Amino acid sequence: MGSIPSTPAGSAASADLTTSTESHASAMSTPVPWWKRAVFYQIYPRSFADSNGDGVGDLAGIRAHLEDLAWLGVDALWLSPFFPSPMADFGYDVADYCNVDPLFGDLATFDALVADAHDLGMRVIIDWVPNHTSDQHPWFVDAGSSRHAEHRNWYVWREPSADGSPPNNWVAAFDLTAPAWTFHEPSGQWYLHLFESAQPDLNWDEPAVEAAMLDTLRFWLDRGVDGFRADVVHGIGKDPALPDDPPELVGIPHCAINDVAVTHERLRTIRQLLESYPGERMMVGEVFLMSTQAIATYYGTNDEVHLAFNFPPLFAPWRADRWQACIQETAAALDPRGAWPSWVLSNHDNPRHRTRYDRAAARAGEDEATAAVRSEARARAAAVLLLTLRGTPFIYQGDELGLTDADVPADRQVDPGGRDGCRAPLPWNDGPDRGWPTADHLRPWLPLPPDGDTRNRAAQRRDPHSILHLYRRLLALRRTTPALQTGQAELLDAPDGVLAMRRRTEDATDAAPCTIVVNMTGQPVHVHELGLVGHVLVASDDPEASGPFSGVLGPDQAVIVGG
Ligand code: TEU
Repeated sequence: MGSIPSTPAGSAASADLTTSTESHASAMSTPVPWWKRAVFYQIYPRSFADSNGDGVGDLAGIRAHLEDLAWLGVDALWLSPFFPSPMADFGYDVADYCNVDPLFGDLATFDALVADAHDLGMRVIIDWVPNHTSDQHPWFVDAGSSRHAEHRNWYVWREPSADGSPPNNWVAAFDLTAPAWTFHEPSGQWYLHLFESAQPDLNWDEPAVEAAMLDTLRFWLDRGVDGFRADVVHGIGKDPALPDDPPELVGIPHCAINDVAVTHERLRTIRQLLESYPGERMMVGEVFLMSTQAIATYYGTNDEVHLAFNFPPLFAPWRADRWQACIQETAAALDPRGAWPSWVLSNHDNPRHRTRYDRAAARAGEDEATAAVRSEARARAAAVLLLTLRGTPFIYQGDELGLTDADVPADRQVDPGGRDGCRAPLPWNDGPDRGWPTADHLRPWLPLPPDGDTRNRAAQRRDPHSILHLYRRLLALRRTTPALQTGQAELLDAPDGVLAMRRRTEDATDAAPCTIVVNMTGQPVHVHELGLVGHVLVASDDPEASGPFSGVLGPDQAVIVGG
């Protein structure tokens, strides 16, 4: 694997097929930006690897495992927040945008991590939290000191309603019975927070806020990061009238509703800043809206975010008809804009996809033995799906080990949003502590995930049949197959319960089109009608599978067929 090239990546690579209508000639002459071909890997630093035995992962721990990630074959890393923070929301409450919390290390370690990742050919993007700060951020501390403080207008303050109630009916995330407002006794006004009260929303209508936040981007761009994952980025514009949410939406947190035109203007400014730097710096926006159509608008006309997370597929069940609909809706929403899709099945905010699919099976009354077999098969088939969809995939740390959520007893729950299970520490080895040795009085900040004997990195690294090796094979195939990286995608008619998709480039000489068939049922299915005559390139259940495709899929099996 080579180091990050100084010239834009992809200039010698396959055709840029960002839209289905692009002409062959223009496609050939347009270099493909790296983030369209890349596979991202999300690192949640608290739970990735602990270098100093305090029970919390850190930057040195990440740095020590970069070669493991290069071995896996991912192209880019997204680091969740590591900035100084009181940790009311485990780092999504930032007290200083331009430093590293001592719990995680220091700036020198961060610089070394980025340099090492680049040497190994991996890009690094970091989380940027522009919607809100910590209530301990010096800006908010000053803002709360008086109605006339320099930073007062950097946050959203309102007078109480006539009856003393909050200024509007917006609901905060996490506790849907709680208003998105906290009354600040000393100054007699309410302040807005779409999340915890310890996370006051910034007022982006104040020009000084925008200027200061753009400076935080410059700080990290100057240090060489390749881009940002922008947290709740659709929140940086609010209707200044702060109107009530409509009655039919009451009970939905306002962060999942807020969708205001001025945000697009701000994103265009941010895009221009990114483009003023060399090296194709990018931004993937967390636009936590439940409609792909609405999310698509945040790409603008290729002048806002480069990528936006698309959440409806994350919440889609393991059903072929629902996945077909997600794929069609994504193409319908994004293609006309020339926007490039992204795909994510799991992250630090939601039960892991394996856990979600397992829970659905339990609800459907599947018996335990069947469920256990299906669970592993589905996790493997989901890997094939994620890494062959048209767009940029995001793997969440631990998905490559087939992890399920940890069972977190009540006395160890720490997250205000109830999201501890998916944030459990990553099991590294066979030892009793799974690579999380701590001093006697300490223990990892969360319990480890279940089935650690088999679902740990060392055990799976030794076993060519493991899901870890499946991920590695898929990543290697993707990297050498232009059809999978940048090609068109066409859904094929397939038997009920089967998702079938053909990927090919528009280059007539493309020697490697692929067809992906995913059986999302617990029964074997014949797919002879697809007429697939090529060889098996990867099968989700068998590292040795090769030779002509038989035309039969096992239960929850996914196969990539050449041709
Ligand atoms: O998430 C935004 C968000 O809307 C989700 O947290 C969602 O409300 C929640 O998962 C429902 O369970 C981002 C971060 O990813 C998350 O970790 C932070 O807590 C949040 O922003 C606030 O910064």
